[in-house]
Amino acid sequence: MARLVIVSNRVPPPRTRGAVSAGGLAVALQSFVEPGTLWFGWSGRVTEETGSVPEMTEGDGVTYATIDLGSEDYDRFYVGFANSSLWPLLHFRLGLMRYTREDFAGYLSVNEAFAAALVPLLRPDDVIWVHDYHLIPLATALRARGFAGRIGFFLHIPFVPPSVLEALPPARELLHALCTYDVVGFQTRTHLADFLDCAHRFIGFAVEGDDVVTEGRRVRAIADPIGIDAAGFARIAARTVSTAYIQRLRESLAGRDLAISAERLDYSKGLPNRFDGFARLLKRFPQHQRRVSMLQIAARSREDVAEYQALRRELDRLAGDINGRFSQFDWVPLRYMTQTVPRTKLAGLFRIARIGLVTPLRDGMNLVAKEFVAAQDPADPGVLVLSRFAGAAEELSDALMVNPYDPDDIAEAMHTALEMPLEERQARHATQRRAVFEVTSASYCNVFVDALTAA
Ligand code: GDG
Repeated sequence: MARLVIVSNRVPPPRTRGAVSAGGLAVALQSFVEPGTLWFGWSGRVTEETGSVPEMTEGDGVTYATIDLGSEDYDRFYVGFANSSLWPLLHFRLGLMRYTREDFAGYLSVNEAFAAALVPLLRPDDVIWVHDYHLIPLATALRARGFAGRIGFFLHIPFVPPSVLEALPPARELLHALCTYDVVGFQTRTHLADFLDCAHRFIGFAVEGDDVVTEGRRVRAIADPIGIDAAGFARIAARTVSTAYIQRLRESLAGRDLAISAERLDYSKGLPNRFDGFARLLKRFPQHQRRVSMLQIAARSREDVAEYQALRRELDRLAGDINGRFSQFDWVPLRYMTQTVPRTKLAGLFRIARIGLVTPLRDGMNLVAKEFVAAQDPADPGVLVLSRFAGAAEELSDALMVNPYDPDDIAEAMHTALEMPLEERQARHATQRRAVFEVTSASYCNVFVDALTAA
């Protein structure tokens, strides 16, 4: 068997595997990596210069190799091109996109540095699986250094149609870079179709079925939705409800229903619209005042990017506004916290919630939606309110679907969820549960690695 090499921007440090992590990619892959795997990426540390010799650590038979980023590279590659150009662009937020040629040059040079540090660790028959938008040019850089084995790429976030992608000055260069891989994976058929459209339209490559045909080469494009360890998460959730932590929450709710949301504090997740939706629920359906409490967990993220600081201020203001308007002396409608919650506790919180509110403006997949479904008690399940613009909407069509740009739609769905009879909750949950147990983190990884091995 060839060795699998995983490359991602962030690498979970071995000691904390399985512990607190508020990032989708790490959560999904952690349950898959087998002994013998090499996992390469950024250490998470910012130093004077970008490292050239990886620091090696071992954990459970997996070798982790990481390099530090120099502070200028961190600014241009991570804060700049990856998170201020690509992230907003690929979430359809052209108004938030900032681009400079210097940032793009920094992005390319960090990808070169990754390749230079990785190549000495490689064996000729390794199979390399590269993750996410930070590392699109990595295959080109590895090929230039002579690596001839298979390389695949998976994009965790959405892909956009040609009319959006063309706003990015180096769009063609990135499409060429994507077409250097042997396999390119997307979360949904929609993202895949948009990629094929862009490859054809902007760089003139032929598309045959789901393959892009370039000069004498074929790039397999696949839709491979990411999943979770559903059985594991369900077990943790069931166990956690009897802990003192959940008991404390129950006491504080005093019989009221709980609506829950948890994610990284990110503008793609649609938090202001959701807060507005909750306020409209309380205003338009006042029978729910004092009957429901909302818990928003928003783990702080990318605090060096200006838009994230602005979002945090906006949410502080909105949360204060809602609580000022609706609180009564014995009830506060919105509980808003920006600390991360350990994963086991999160699972228990999901299980006792009556509503899971997952309303991103755009999302590659959204694992929280799947975790919420897995965590429910099938005999008395909560209701998932889900954005049509999350990749998960393709699989979870029995959720209460909303357009997150319309806060009244969110309010009405919350009202429907709070009034929904038990039988309907059970029926909707049963089909969603089947979907979540069928496409798991393991099946996601197997589909990708099989496609890559067959390429
Ligand atoms: C990207 C794409 C795609 C959240 N808050 C806490 C916490 N979390 C965990 C969740 C979940 C993970 O973080 C977040 O995953 P998502 O999928 O929802 O979102 P992104 O981080 O944006 O991930 C996304 C994903 O990649 C995978 O391909 O689905 O579309 O944007 O597991 O539970 N975990 C803990 N405390 C928190 O406070 N422990």
